[in-house]
Parts: sequence; structure tokens; C-alpha cells
Amino acid sequence: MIKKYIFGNPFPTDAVIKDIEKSEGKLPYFETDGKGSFTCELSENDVVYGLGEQVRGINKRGWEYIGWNYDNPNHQEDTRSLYGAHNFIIVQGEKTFGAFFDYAGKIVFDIGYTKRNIMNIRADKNDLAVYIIDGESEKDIVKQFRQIIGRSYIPPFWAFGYGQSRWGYKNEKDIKEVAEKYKSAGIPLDSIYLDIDYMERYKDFTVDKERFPDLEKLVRDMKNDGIHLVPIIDAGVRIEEGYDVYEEGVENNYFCKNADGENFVGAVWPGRVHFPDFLNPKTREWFGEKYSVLTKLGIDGFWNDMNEPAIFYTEDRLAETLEKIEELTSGNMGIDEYFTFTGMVAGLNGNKGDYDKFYHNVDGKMIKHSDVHNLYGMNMTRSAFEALQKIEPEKRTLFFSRSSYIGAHRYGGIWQGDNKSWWSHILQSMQQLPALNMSGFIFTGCDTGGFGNDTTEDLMLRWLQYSLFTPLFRNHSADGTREQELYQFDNVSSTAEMIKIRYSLIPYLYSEFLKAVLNDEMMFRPIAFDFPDDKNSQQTEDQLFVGNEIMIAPVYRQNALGRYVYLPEEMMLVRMRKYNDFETEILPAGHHYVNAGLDELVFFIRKGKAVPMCEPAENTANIDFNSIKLVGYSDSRYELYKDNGISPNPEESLEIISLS
Ligand code: MIG
Repeated sequence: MIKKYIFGNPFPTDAVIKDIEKSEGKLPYFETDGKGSFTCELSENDVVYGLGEQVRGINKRGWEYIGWNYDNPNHQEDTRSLYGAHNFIIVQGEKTFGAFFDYAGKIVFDIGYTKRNIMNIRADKNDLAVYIIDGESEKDIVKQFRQIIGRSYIPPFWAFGYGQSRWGYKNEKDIKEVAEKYKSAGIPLDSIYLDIDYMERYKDFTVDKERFPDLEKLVRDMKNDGIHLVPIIDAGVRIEEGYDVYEEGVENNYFCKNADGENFVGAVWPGRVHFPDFLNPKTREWFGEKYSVLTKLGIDGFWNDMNEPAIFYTEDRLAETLEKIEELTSGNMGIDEYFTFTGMVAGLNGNKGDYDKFYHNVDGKMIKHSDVHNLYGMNMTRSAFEALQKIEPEKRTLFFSRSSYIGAHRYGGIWQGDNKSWWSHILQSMQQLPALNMSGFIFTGCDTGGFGNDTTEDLMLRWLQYSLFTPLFRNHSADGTREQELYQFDNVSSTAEMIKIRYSLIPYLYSEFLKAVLNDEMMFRPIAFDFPDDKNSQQTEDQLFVGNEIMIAPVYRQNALGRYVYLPEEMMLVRMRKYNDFETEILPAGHHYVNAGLDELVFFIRKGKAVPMCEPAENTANIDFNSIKLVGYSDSRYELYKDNGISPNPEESLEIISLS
């Protein structure tokens, strides 16, 4: 049962695509002050789930989160905003309900931060829609919500392969080297990512001819080896005379404007840029069409970056800052001056004031960016998705974006942004997954091995043992950090085995992914979602169900050779060192200490169930579904969902195969 309540005059976000009549009654569960603030009293043991891409636990209680898409490479306990705004929560406890605050500007979720038992949600303006969902259980509430926001994006089958990325691959030689070294190490690989250095001066839809003299040939050669090249596209368009994207954008008023009608200027990678006005359908159509520059070369996947949009600085703020710095540094810099100085420099990036300075043209009306900020990334991915449906109507294209809002899940996946090579970031990624799934983001994953900072071999191994279960499985790292392609480590055979195990599990993961998407369910669930009355399950923050058969409990502490695991029911422990070498053991419900050596993948199969596993292959194109065997409880069955992996509508080729 879903009810929609309207406050003021909300901007249509397109998050919800089903018509729901507005309810005239009083908003349940919350008191409102009529100014955009909503307060709900929580009982001591209520759990609050949701908010998608945010820091901290699966239970969001005890912190203040802000829905404000932000390019923030420091994902820490005190972080309030990351790249996406996913304003959907479920309160579970004395009263159980779901609530979606559909608001495109800044919105604060104080979940027992100011006062332990008070949840206060406040939007910058009282112009929003609030949806309240009553249901039988968390799963039922999620299903109802997902039915009104539309079906999640399904990537091509090959996107479930392993991908290697690094910000730092400079040219064709670097890319070929990655492919060759993976091949000679015997590690399966389906994709290599092109970061900003493939472009000419960071200009979207250009290719640097010196570094990549014949990209079309490279794409073809790679594809013959089963590897897809996936280029990055940034939001900002470089200001440069003679550059078609810039010139067409200016001529047709496709860019965001200042109040005076001039094109707004921000600075990002390419230096000075204009930002395409993705809220304008004409801009979306025009920009989306540009992806054909690359699809013509055989490219069939993209990642969209910097689309919060990230702004390193604006020229006027930089000028002001420089002036102030001169003043501060001219005398004897004391502590106050010093902190003002460092604060001003740090405050240039993503300064909230800059988002007040530009406008979108929505049906001829000028809309201030900060009122619709959280929709920008979603509409960039929408632009690509909708255009590619026309350019390549016969097939799915891989897309994932950094920034998102609910609704973006229909157009592409997301990756979890610039994490670090920290042990805590394995857990952080894991805790975000169910919250993302609640909001429809099923094709997701993190930068495996960590993006910022230097990784270590043991961290990489543990990370692989977690990430090999996530739909998007990509090793990515930042320029200047320790190289972390798997062949860089001493113990290549152990990492290689983890990738092979991934490939063995792809039929299962893809099948469970399809089930989650087609049935509006969650692929990754807190264990409490399946055991709602079990208090121990509710307390379990570091285990998840992956589909209906598997429970994962990864090791995420350095030097740990095992961990405590809670089993809400009897399960089968599976320990694997190689794809074809496993031990199994049935464990009763309860708490267990489980050994897991560094080279061992440990996971669990639920009571009475079995998981299909195939022979690993060099890449997804060579996966042999005939080699599938069931691993798990004897006499159990598995229903395998399978399609041709490429047609836009999976239902056209969907097969449901009963395995036993
Ligand atoms: O400001 O393109 O999150 O994945 O490697 C950094 C360079 C810009 C941020 C992305 C990251 C990517 C990097 N980008």
C-alpha cells in the first residue's frame, strides 16, 4: 500500500514512473512543520535501513546523512554525502514502513544523530513528494517501492566478467600490456577500462591520435581476444574553439547558464568547461548522440564520471580566494589565518555556493541548479542510455555512472566511487549493497583493491574474495598509487584462482541478478530481511545473502585467519582454494568461529539449496553452461535464469531451467 503526499510545488524528478494519486490525508508516522522538516519518534530498538550510497552501517541509526551528490574521495565515518542521493528508508520495529523523500535538492537525514530516538528529515525547501509504503515485511516494502520506480538496468552478459582498470593507462601499449599479462598469467578477463588519458586534452568524444593511433583496430583486436574496452565520459565539456561538442553546445544553448544568460564556466580536468544542461531533453538527445563517435569504433560500454557535477573551482571563487590568500600571507600568518587559508583552498572543490550560480532551462523556465542538483548525474546516464537505444537498438550497452538519484537505476549501474585501499572499505562497500538494491541499483560494485592509496597483496586477496560476488567486478586504482593488476603480486596463482571461481559462479550470479531485476527483489540482502524475527540477524552487519542460495561472510581484517559468523539457520560451509577444490561442512544454526586462510574463499549455502557452478573460462563468451554442476545439499534443485545476454529485452530470450 503506497500513499503519496505532496508538499508545496515539487520539481518532477522522474524517480517514480507509476501514476499514484495524491493523498489528501495527514502524513502518517511523521510530524511536519510545513517548512520541509519531518520528524518521527523511533523506539529504542527500531532499525532504519536504506539511503543507498552512504557511509556507516546497514542500520543507519546514529548519524546524520545528507542527500547532496558530492565528489568526495574521502569515505570516512564522518562523511555525510557521497556521489548519489537515494532518499529511501525503511523503519523496522514497533512500526514498520518505508518512506521515500522525493526531493532533488539538499535533504538532511538526521537519524538519531541530534537526539538518539528522533529521526528528523529536512529538505532545503518545502517542495517535495513523500511516499509512504506499508507492507508485510521489509522485502514486501522494497518490492512495492521498486514497482513504482521501474525496472532496473540490465547490462550485457559480458559485463559480469572481470574488468581491469587504472587511472594511468596512457596509450595503446599500456592497454595491450594489460591484456597480454593477464593472458599469460592465465587469469580470465572481459574488459579493460580507458580512463581520461585516452582523450585529446580531456575532451569528451575525442581520441588522442598520438596515444591511440587506431582505436578502431585496437577495439577489434581486443574483442577478438574476448576483451571489451570501456572508455570514460566526463560531464564537463572543454571550452575550445573548433571543438564540435563545445561549438554545437554554445550555438544551441545546450549548456547551463549564469543568471545573466551567459554560459556558466567551471573548471575540471580539461580546465575551463561548460556543463551540458542534462535536464533539457534536447541536450540529452544531442549529447547522447555523441556516444556514437565511439560506438562506431566498436565500443560497447561506457562509464560516466564527474557528473555530480564535480567542480574543482569556479574562476570568480578562485580569484576571491587568491586575493584573500595574498592578504592572509602578507603578514605574519598565525593559526587563524593559516586555517582560513587552508580552508579556503580545500573549499574550492565542490563548493556548495557554486551550485547556486547556474541554471537549467526546463520548459523555458530557469531553474536554479542547487534546487535540482541531485538529478544531474541521473540525466547524464539517461542521455546516454536513451540515445544508445536508438544507435544500437539490437543490443545492450554497458553503462555505469558515478553520480545518481533514484530513477538512474533504470538507465545504468553505478560504481561506488573513489574508495581507498583500506581494510574498512571492504566492509563499507558491503554495507552499501543492500541499501543500493533497495533503491533499484543492482548492477553495482566497488573499486576492488581500493582506488586511492597503496594496496597490499593480502588486502587484494581478501577484497577479491568479497568482490567476486558483486555484479560489477572491476579492479581500479588511482594515478600514482601502487600498481595493482593481479599479475603485479608475487602470489599470482591465488588471485588467479579467485577470478576463476568468479567465472564458475557467473551463471549463478547472472541468474540471481536477473531474478532480482525481473521480480523487483534485492540480490544483496541483510540477513535480517530473510529472518525478520531473529534479533541476532538484526545485529549482523557484516554478512549478506547473495541471491537466494548463498550467504557471504568475508574476512575484512588484516592478518585475520578467520572470523566469527552467525548462522540464522543450518548452512553448508564451502571452502575453496581453487575453482575445482572445495571442502564442505554442514554447520548448525548459531555462532561459529570459521577459519579462512588468506588463499581460501569461504562462503555458505543455505539449508536445502544448491548453487550451479561451471568450468571457468578465459572470458564470459567462452563460458560453457553445459559444464554446470550443482554444489550444495544433495537432492536440491536450482532454477537457473538465462537469456542471450545481449537483447535489450531479456524476456524475449529468457529460459528458466530447472537443475537437479
Ligand atoms: O578527479 O578520471 O571516480 O574512477 O579514475 C578524479 C580519473 C577523476 C574520478 C573517478 C575515478 C577516475 C578519476 N576520476
